[in-house]
Amino acid sequence: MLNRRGVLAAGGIAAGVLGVPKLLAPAEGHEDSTHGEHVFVESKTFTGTRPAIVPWTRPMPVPPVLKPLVSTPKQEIYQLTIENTTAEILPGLQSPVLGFGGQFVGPTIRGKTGRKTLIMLQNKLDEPANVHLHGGHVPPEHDGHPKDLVEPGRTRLYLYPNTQQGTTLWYHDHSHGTEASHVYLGLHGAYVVEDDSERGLNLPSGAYDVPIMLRDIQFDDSGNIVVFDDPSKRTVVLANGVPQPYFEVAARKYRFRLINTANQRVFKLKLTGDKFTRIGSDGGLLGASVVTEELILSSAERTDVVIDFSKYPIGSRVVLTDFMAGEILRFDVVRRATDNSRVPAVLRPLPAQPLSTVDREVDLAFVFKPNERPDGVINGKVFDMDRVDFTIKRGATETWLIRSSDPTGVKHNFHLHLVQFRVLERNGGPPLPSDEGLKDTIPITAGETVKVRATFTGYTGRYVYHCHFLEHSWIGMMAQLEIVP
Ligand SMILES: [Cu+2]
Repeated sequence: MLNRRGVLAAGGIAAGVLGVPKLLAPAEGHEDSTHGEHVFVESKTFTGTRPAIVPWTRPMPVPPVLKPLVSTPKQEIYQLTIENTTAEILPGLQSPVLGFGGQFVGPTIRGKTGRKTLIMLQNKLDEPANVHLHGGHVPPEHDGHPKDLVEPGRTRLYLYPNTQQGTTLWYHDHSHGTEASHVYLGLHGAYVVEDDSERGLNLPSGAYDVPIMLRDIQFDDSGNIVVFDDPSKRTVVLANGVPQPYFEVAARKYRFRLINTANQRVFKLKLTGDKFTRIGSDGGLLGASVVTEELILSSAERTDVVIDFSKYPIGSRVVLTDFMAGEILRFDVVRRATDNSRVPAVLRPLPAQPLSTVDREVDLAFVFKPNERPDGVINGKVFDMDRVDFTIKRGATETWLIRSSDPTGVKHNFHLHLVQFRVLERNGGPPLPSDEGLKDTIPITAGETVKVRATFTGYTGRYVYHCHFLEHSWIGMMAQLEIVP
């Protein structure tokens, strides 16, 4: 079973003397010529032949919504565990995984703008873990800082004020040094901020508002989960924990909240014979809906889309595809349903941005050393949780030039805690369509520069920013800011 020793054993990383270890290159088709070391979870459970995945034979689960212990108009209190559990990912095999609430993927938490969410998180593992609300505007002591760990057997209270507008967030482990293995093995779940002020838009809701968490995973020939090897071998793509599932839909509009929970992967998604209507980004609704054929979704990014199945006869099938993985999810139109929802062209104005008073540069890269594991660095420095890299005045608006000067050509994936930013420029030109709206995570290709602007409202204290390819942040590609009065 997975224990501390197992996780640590799996934490070996191959040092590429001549180039990038494969573990560090995201699963996106870009590969170098060096070889990664094959590292497996310590004890293999399965010795037979890996069961074949037969597409479209299992339904896509909709993660259950976590029920509060206490619910008042001002706050809701939840209990949540982190525990060792099993999940049937490959047919007929119960794979050892980690799960919030013992589930793979974790239960969906539905917060509400203006009402607090309190979570009593109990760590039932035999090693430290924690939780970070990705994209959440939360006090520093509740942000799941890598140093703030929940020791084995202990319970810790997390407070999420939900002072931000409605959006799709997710929660995941952020423990120092074990985040990559913990998230890969299952510590991820959707967190939806509902917002009464958006009710008038009449977007699809209730059973027609469905989070879909997409990620990849690698199995060996016997069906054991391979924790750290080569991301290009993470060829099995899961939608809410199941490979190539079908999802039965009514012939009407649905809102899907797409969340990339993969450790390091960029999805490029399309629909067979149809288009997406994109309505939301990381931090909330877009100013206006956008009809698009392709969605680019890097690790930890979210995008909300509406798909209208009303034009299809019963029995129709619409497939979600990825440029690398191929067919990953099939929507089966199985019944008619009334539909009073709409997709307005104009959604919600993006908040105005004050003038920027500070310029900074953030450079993501690897540093190679002979015969050793490479370091991930930001502005030349490996993460040190006792060092403050940027001191920021509370309320300041700052412009950051994010760059990847990485000589290896490996893509990175910048994530800023606490606040949402806006992408102003990419390589001196306009942002990509996928950069639009309120953002907390953006992919960045080697050689690129991306200019972003953020206003640091709310709290004082220390937060991290890092590469959200978790095998990169894990080896140091993370830094710390402190917001001061
Ligand atoms: Cu990176």
